[in-house]
Amino acid sequence: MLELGTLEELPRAYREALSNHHLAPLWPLMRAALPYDMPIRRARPHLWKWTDVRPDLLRAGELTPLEKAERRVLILANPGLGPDSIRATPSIFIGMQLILPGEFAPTHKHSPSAIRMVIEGEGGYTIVRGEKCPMEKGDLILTPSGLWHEHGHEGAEPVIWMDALDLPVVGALECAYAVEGKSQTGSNQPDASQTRYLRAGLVPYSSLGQRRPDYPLIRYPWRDVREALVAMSGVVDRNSMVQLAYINPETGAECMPILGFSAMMLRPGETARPIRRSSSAVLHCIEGQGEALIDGETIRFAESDTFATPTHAEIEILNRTSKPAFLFQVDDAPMQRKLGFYEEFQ
Ligand code: 1HN
Repeated sequence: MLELGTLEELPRAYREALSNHHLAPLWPLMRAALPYDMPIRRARPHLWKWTDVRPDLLRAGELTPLEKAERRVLILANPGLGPDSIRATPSIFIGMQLILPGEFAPTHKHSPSAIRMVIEGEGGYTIVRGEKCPMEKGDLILTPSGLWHEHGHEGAEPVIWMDALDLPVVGALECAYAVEGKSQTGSNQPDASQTRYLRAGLVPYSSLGQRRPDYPLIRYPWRDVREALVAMSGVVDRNSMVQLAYINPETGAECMPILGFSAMMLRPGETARPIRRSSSAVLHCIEGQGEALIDGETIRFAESDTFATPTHAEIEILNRTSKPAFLFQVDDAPMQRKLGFYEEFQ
């Protein structure tokens, strides 16, 4: 391995000249920018416990009215990424959002893409591009880049969901911004998961000949996903994972451009060994409990807990109980694939 020159070896006057000219030598930075064999990972495996998140979020509900917040969100800040970090992993923003009965989170759209994963409460809804989506525990709802969306609450108890956004990526490109809008009239029709895209393998006939809409399916009800995982668990051998990807039913591709979404089931007594990959991820436990071993660190998770896994991490997930566990995963594999540097390591 080459022994590279340091900044201190250079004459002070030369360093000052470079600095005045807004120039910098690469060689002292070379190894930090491009280390051999493995990236330098500042993001840490980290667990956010629901028993911490929930009371802190309910307290935010007492302290800050929604008119003062626009969105009442607590950010999951990865401790490895610095005290002011707004990132759960280098690419993934995760927030926990509270909406109280009768509250309304006003219409806007933005360049980052977002999703909601519903954690608790009944009666919440999101209107996305005029489509009114009920929010039930475990439902995935997309708000892709540029689509108008607003949230409301017609129920009686607090509603909490997890937001995942590609904001760290879009922000790093200095392309993140939002636009305020007028309240949408939600359609009276049920959302497309209950009408046009009710079953896998079926799409509206007219879509065969037409230009396909970008985001035909906005809501993926947990009831259907859970049922599909349970059915699949009966035929997948014990050494393989029971995992389903959320896709665009018209294209078969990942349902959003930068972040990818999947759900997995850990059968009783199962140890899942996901392949080591270049993507980072955030996992959220919808049901059950388990243990994740991430680069040798053990994380014990229970229902509604959320944890981060760094890029290139070695991961095992164990379910030592006699009940199945269900996890929802957000990762940045779609972006890495499109940009051509996604890797899996056997
Ligand atoms: C946002 O617009 C929402 O629309 C949630 O509910 C979380 C986090 C950062 C920036 C914008 C929402 C957000 C957000």
